[in-house]
This record gives sequence, structure tokens and C-alpha cells, in this order.
Amino acid sequence: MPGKTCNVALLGTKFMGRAHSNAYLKVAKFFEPPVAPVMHTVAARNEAELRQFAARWGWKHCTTSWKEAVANPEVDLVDIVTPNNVHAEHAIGALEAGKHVACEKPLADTLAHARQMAEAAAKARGKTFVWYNYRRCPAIAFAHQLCREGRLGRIYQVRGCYLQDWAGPETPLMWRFQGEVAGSGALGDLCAHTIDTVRFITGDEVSEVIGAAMETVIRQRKILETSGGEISGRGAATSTRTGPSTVDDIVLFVARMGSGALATFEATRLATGYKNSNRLEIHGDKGAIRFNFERMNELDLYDATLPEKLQGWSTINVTNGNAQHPYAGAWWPVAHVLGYEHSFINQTADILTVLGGKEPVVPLPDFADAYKVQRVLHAVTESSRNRTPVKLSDIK
Ligand code: SOE
Repeated sequence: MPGKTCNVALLGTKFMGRAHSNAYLKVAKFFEPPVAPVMHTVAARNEAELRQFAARWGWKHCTTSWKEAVANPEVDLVDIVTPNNVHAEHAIGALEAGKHVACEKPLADTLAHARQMAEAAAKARGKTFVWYNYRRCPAIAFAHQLCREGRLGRIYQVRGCYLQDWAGPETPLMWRFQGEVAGSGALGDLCAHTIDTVRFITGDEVSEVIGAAMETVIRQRKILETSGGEISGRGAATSTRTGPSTVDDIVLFVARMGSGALATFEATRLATGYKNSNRLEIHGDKGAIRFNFERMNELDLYDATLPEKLQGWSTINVTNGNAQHPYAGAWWPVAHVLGYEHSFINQTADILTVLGGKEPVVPLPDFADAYKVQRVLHAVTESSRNRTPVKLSDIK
């Protein structure tokens, strides 16, 4: 890393572009990363939107050519927030250009693309990172630490469910509903987070998908055409045309973990009434944890090693810097809580820490690690399609 700065090129704008831009802007205000980010270039296809985005967030340069951004010798880190089906092209191009690469989740739309990314990363000079940002909600990072300390003991059972309700019949045919772009629906968009979080906290891997069901409930969605004829994700319908949604709105599966624990996973964008309820429960012989992102600063802990008369669920507000709660020392006094955007700022601090040759607060997923999640996504899809169990040992 030349000097103590890292020139960042962001590929893509929209929701994750905003979350990442905000993180680059804020990180050095709250952390002392060994390498400071420079918001060097942002690339996107729609020039008018791109210029407005660059000006609003303070990106120095903008280009409609991702290849130009990736080839720029001044760029050190390429950050990919484009749709899933171009993650591989963008990431492999950046790795071959000698860059470090950060990529939004899931790693890719398909197992084949994800494998190409992992193989390219294994040969490349640059480091790789994947934005499984929920690892950096302090309560989840704390659960990781507790589990690794042995506080839960032998894990019996895991229960993860990620519930949203924004994908009803009125939601247009965005790229997230086009299988050839997204790869999958609730599975890759939401369940990928849960699978990664379970792996992260327990240190265990899914060894078998025992059974899975994936459902496309809403099969036709309105096509919103922008002036450029693109399919937009928002605004009033400009046509009565509809197109096929080819992804899962709901996914459920039962899995066996390598330790022998049984796990149930659920992800849906049709859970009427739930907006972003990313929940996890892990039960062991010494204790249990409960997490719900809608109360993201809190972790519920059950200590089964206490005398029975003292046992009960305790709710820990994981914001106490004096107690060395992860990331808490960088933020506000205890109980002055954090939000969604802080998970991205915490991750940006860890990425810059690793680029500076130091250790992150908790492990960061690279392409090889995120490929393990993609193998589970593929196993779920195969199990649902064929209505059979799928062992992960059968998936390269
Ligand atoms: C939409 O489902 C979404 O933005 C996901 O893509 C994100 O990964 C999740 O953090 C919030 O919901």
C-alpha cells in the first residue's frame, strides 16, 4: 500500500453504494485505521445518476467504464456493489489488474462464477473481502467470541430466519427477481447472511442439506422501464407489461452441521409484517444465544452453567467499551446504540486494518471463505430442485 492511503474505486451505486460510501466517509472519524481510504473513483452505467452520486458522496472521479476504473494504476482497492451476475467479471478483472477486491454478498450468482472468483483470488497478489456485514453488528461479533470461548458448549441446534416483506405483488421486476442476474432470490439475498453468520459464530460448516423447499410465489411482476428502457426498481409503472420472476420468494431448509448439530434456515421477502428481522438462535449444552437485528445492539444469553435457581435469559446491551464489547470503544458511551450503517463502517475499519498488515477485530470473510457459503446455496438449490438430500462433500 503506497504511503498510508488506499485509493478506492467503487463499482456500482444504489443502496450498497450509499452504505459503502458512507462507511469510507466515516471510518477514519471513529477508528484509527493504519491505512486511510481515499474515495478516488466511482463507476456506474447511468452517467446522470453517477455524476449526482459522486458529487453527493464526494467521490473524486467518476466513469461509466468499470474497466477504466479497474485499470487505473492509482486505484488500490476495487469495491464491487453491482448485481450478482457481474461480480465475477468485475472481481477477476480487478484481481488480474493487481488490485485488492471487496465484493458485496453473495459472492456470485452461480457456483461456477463463485469458483472462478475463488480460484482467481488464490493466484492473485491482492487481498479479497466479502461484505457479510452482519458479522460486524457488535452483538454478533460478541456471540462469535462467546461461542469460541466455549460459553455455549457443544452445539445441539441452530435456528436462523431472515424475514422481510418488501417483495409483494406491487414490487416490480427488479434485477433481484431475474434469475439470470441474481442467481436466486431470498436464498442468496438473505439466507446467505444467515448461513455465513451461523458459520462465523459456531466455527462449524454445513455438511448436508437434508431437505429444502424454494417457492416463487409471485410469478409475474410489473416491468418499470426508465427513459433508457432499463428495468428500474422504483417509481411508477410506465407500462402494463409484466415479466416472469424466476427466483425464490421463500426458502426453507434443514441442514446437518459438521459437528452433528441440526439447523433450520428460513428466508423470505413475503413475511408480511417483518421489515428486516434477521434472527438467530443457537442452543448448546452450556448455554444459548438469541439475536434479532430489529434489536441489533442486544444479545440474549442463557447461561446453563449457573445454579438452576439463577438461570434465565439475560439481555446484554453490546455497546460497552469498558467491557471491551467488540467495536464499542470506537463509538458512543454504553447504551447509546448503533445502527445498520455501523456494521459497514466497522467492516471498512477491519478491511483497512488488514490492508495495513494488522489483524481485524473478528475474522473477515475472503473469497475462499465466501465460496463455502456459495456451496451451501448451490446445495439448497439442488436439494429443492431434486427433492433429495445433498451432501456438501459432493459439491466441489
Ligand atoms: C434486501 O433484501 C437487503 O438489502 C439485502 O440485500 C441486504 O443484504 C440486507 O442487509 C438488507 O436487505
